[in-house]
Amino acid sequence: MHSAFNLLASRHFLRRKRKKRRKTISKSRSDTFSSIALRVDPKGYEEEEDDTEVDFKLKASAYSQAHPIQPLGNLLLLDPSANIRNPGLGTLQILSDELILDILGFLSGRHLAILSCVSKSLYIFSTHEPLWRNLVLEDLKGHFLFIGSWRCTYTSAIKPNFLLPSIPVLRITDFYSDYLFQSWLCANIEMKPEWLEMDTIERRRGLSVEEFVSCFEEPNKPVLLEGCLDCWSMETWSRENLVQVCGDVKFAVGPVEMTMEKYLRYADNVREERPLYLFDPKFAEKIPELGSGYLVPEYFKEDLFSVLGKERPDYRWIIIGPTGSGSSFHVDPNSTSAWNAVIKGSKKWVMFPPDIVPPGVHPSADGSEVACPVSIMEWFMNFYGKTRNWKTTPVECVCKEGEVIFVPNGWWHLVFNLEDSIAITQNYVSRRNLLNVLDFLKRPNASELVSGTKDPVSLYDKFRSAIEASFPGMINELATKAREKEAKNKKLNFWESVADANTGGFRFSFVPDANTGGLAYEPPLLGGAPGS
Ligand SMILES: O=C(O)CCC(=O)C(=O)O
Ligand SMILES: [Fe+2]
Repeated sequence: MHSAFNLLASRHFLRRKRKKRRKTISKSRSDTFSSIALRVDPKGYEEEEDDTEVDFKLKASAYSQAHPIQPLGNLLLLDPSANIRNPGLGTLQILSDELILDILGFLSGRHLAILSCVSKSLYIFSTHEPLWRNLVLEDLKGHFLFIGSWRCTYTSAIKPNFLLPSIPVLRITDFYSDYLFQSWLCANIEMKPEWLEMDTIERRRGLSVEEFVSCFEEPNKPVLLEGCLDCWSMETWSRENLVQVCGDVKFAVGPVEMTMEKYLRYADNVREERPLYLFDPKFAEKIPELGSGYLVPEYFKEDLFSVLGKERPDYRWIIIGPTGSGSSFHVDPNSTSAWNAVIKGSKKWVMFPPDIVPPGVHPSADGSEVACPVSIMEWFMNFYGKTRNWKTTPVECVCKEGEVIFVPNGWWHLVFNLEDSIAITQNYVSRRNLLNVLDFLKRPNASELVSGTKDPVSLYDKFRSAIEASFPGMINELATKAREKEAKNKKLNFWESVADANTGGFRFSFVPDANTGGLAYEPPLLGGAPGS
């Protein structure tokens, strides 16, 4: 271990300094890693005119892992020929790391193993863990016993008598690649304390249902509710009980299905950038004891989708994942609101109101797809800081064991498990968001937008008629109230736009007009988002 990165790693952290002249937007993951290395020299840290210092601390467990790959920036002060990548690739060296891995993704385990004997460079590429993870998930589905690495797991399943050494036999120290370095780094760094400290959510204990409705549900604002799980039977959710009651029943885990026992064994031993998450919408039907092992908090009792009986879209999930697992930015399905109760562990939440698309997230124009190309950890490294001086900053918190978070409809959210976690989440429609949900289901591209049901296109008609049958007149009543509220808001907003809040005088706002280059009247912001 002789490189700058390793020097830093041996001090248990990576130090990163921000220079004023550096560009502030990094779009690709390699920006982060090159920049880490740019700031270090082989003797230690670069002491420059930098203004801010950012430390990335590695997890203690990272040191038990022999890691041969260094970020490209560590090569900057060395002779480029020190990188063994190219000589060992022969004519393939002109291809990018991503492309080489894409091509290797077409190979079988046997061929990858053969390729790994060709050169040190090909050994690094063909032992890349995500390649073996894909092989396991494609070939073995959920029938595997995870034994610390995906390559060992695959090999031991295919050739039980052939034991791969758990520590790499080749000592390679001079392979430089940002792309390959990144997944190791993201799996092995700790969340920074300042990411966790930011706590901007409103917390309430003993809130009445009326207060919840008027202060949070009606204005569509998140809240963290304490003390809601006091009457849940926690024994149901102990590891021993889960393994026992779930037996051979399989649960949805990413693209495969696994028994609880096998999944928990995987979760105990894994450390990767995007751990598999157990996320099952049919858990209560599969194991009725789990269905009766939780109580819907009183705030969320109204559940209008229940009028659809068995035809209702998926609405509740058991969520189990190891430290480092989580959900990347998304908006919940079908314009529903949700609650998420942490039974075990803790979760970091970052939430943006519906009109603010989080940085690094790219929804398609029709809203049917969301691309967030980076992992959660990489989002924190590359994008989290960008929101610090935004007018609307995200609502954030750590939701701990026994706490429940209310996720209002349309809000973007990202969730990261700080510990091994178990949670129950339920999406619901109450009369506060019924019109919203109906509007959503009625959209012309419902077949792409509506989810959790076999028949997305007819859900609108079915839901609307079932509501009319169970609650005659409710839709019209809500629509009339909504129109009245809108008219009242319009009136208020007009007077607000001309009355200066500070002086009580009148105010007209003008801003530069992008089309004409002159000044234009700036309309008042309607229904300013919380935090703005
Ligand atoms: O990972 C989590 O706990 C959050 C889950 C979530 O956001 C969802 O179910 O929509
Ligand atoms: Fe969600």
